[in-house]
Amino acid sequence: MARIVELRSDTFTQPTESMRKAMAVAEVGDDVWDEDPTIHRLQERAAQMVGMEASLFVPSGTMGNLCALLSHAQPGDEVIVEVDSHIFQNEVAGASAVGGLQLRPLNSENGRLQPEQISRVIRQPDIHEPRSALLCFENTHNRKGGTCLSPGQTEALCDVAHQAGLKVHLDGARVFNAAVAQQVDVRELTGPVDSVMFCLSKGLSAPVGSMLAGTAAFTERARRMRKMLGGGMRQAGVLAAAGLCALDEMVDRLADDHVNARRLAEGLQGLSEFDVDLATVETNMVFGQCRPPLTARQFIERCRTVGVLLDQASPDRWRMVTHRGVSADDVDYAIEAVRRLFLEPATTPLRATG
Ligand code: TLP
Repeated sequence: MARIVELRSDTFTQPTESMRKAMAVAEVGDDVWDEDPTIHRLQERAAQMVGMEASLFVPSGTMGNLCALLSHAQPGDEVIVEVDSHIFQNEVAGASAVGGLQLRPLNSENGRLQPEQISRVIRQPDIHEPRSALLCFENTHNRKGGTCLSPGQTEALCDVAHQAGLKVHLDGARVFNAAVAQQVDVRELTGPVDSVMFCLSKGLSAPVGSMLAGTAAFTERARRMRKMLGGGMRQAGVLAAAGLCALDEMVDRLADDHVNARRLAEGLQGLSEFDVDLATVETNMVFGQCRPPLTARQFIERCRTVGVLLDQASPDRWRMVTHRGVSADDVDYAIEAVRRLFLEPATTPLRATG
């Protein structure tokens, strides 16, 4: 079979051998009744890792974010978000459609909102205006390139929000990538926020699931919201077992994905048909911009003919994501194959394969 390099997303990761074994022997119970021992273990472990009182296992990151928004804010409230955030762009307007919340999108450079921007848009009590209830930010920031917020930047944003009485939710779908890339304990990135959602099913390789963590009272509200949204699961300990492996075994290796992403970005730069956003490559994502007349759709189709699969970010922007299923050798193959499509040799010598 022809070689495939799967760069569409880290959601394509397959469960590891150790996950499959753990799933087969997992002790389970009815989790809507809060009686699944493996889910209890996962929730305790996840909460402890991010330095929160409690956590909740949810079927997806999208549901985790929505449960958080519904637990922090009331219909008619306003939620401040970054304009390219997943919550604003990719969650089917669930916050508005289901929660009756108004989203207030703010622009940012590389996904990093500034504290002054937040203070400027926080509303004073006024009978005409919605209440500013919640600030959300994303770390790593997906559509802005997989960029990281530092502990200091996180703290500064939370200070502004908290001083004005807002809660803060972190969409930390890839917060372990952010921690590994900056070589900090993840608690430095989650400590100042009121709630954090992170995904087990992306670079950490679990087949399904995300965690939503916060105070015990917040988590209880979120549990009701999860039930309302249809996310109460029964013997889901089989999934939690894989999640435990993800947390215990898969965090440190994310550093390999970051090395591979940089190698990929550097290997692809310098072609005349597209630019690679080298400056934003901080974790496991590489974005590029096609030069007209080449469109992202055409670029993706051409790459597919040589087995290199990637995703579209806009009509002229594309995204490649490295993960456990992409080796350094796959990266070298992808670089060579894409360069050959555009008939230009690599400018830097590539690592010998084998
Ligand atoms: N991101 C997916 C797509 O939906 C775009 C991907 O392939 O990157 N927050 C962030 C920052 C995300 O990137 C994602 C998924 C989610 C939330 C939602 O997680 P799921 O897919 O589990 O609902």
